[in-house]
Amino acid sequence: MNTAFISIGTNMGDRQEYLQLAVTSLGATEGIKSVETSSIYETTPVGVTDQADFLNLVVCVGTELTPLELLNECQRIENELGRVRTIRWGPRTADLDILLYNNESIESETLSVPHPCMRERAFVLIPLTELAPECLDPVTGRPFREEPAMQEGGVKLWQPGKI
Ligand code: X6L
Ligand code: MG
Ligand code: MG
Repeated sequence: MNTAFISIGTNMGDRQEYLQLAVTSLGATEGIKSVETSSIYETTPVGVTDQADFLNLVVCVGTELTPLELLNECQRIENELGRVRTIRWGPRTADLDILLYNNESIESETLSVPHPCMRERAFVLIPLTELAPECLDPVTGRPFREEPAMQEGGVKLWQPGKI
């Protein structure tokens, strides 16, 4: 079995409902055998800052899917939840990003793992290290909990515990 971590973010409509639907859809996907979630965090937007606050969490999945199959399923779920790509880095109903896949480093046309920006984003690092405090960066060997971006702020616990 493979272990993957996926970041989910939303800042449109009923944000909690979109997170719940995304997690439920992952769990119902053929080839995904287990889903474990972090707490939900409310986070200040980065990239495009003039938009609504996000809810973010990280999920750990046990899966028989390959990285590219998992990417396809994430994109299917984004589409099923009504994601429309207009403004780059703009508002979205659901964004599912593969962060890690086992301890692998993957560079293909469509997928980079570890996610190339995850080390700089507190909205990823904080829920990830809640779920997996000992998790090491497969490229640098450093624990994610020691990344400087962990201290950045803009991330507050919104709903403690698993969903
Ligand atoms: C300079 C230029 C500095 C670009 C930062 C950062 C761009 C993050 C995109 C950046 C830059 C992103 C979420 C978000 C987005 C989310 C919160 C992105 C992609 N997604 N903010 N912004 N949560 N809080 O899920 O992450 S757009
Ligand atoms: Mg994203
Ligand atoms: Mg994305």
